[in-house]
Amino acid sequence: MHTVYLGLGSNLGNRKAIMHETIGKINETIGDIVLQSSFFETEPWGFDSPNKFLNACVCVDTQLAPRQLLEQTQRIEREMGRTHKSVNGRYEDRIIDIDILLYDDLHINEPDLKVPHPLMEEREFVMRPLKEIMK
Ligand code: PH2
Ligand code: MG
Ligand code: MG
Repeated sequence: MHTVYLGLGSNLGNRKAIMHETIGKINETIGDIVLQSSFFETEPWGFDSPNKFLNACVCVDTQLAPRQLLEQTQRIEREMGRTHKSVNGRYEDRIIDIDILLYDDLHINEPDLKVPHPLMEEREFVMRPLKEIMK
């Protein structure tokens, strides 16, 4: 069994319902949710938008290998209606974003899969909920 921390963010639609539904799908298809942070309302970081985010982190026990985990998080994003990723590195409003923050104490550095998430420590919207569940 592996311990993973995921960061969730939504700034479009019924954000609270979307976050709850996403957490349900994570629980069904990735593994048991061990801990779940509060939802934090945050200003968009790194781009301009009138749409504030809800951000949260969850800790999940999973049997999935890192790449299977990435594929499943992307599948859930699509199922929730996310149509496209950021264009030429520019951030955009999104229904849901699921980022892999930590996977056991593994370090992965592949073009599309970097663990720990390279920007997490700079991002208050990640670290606040993460600290709540990591202690
Ligand atoms: N995600 C980003 C870029 N900026 N800002 C906030 N507040 N919350 C996010 O989840 C977020 C962001 C890239 O994924
Ligand atoms: Mg992200
Ligand atoms: Mg992402």
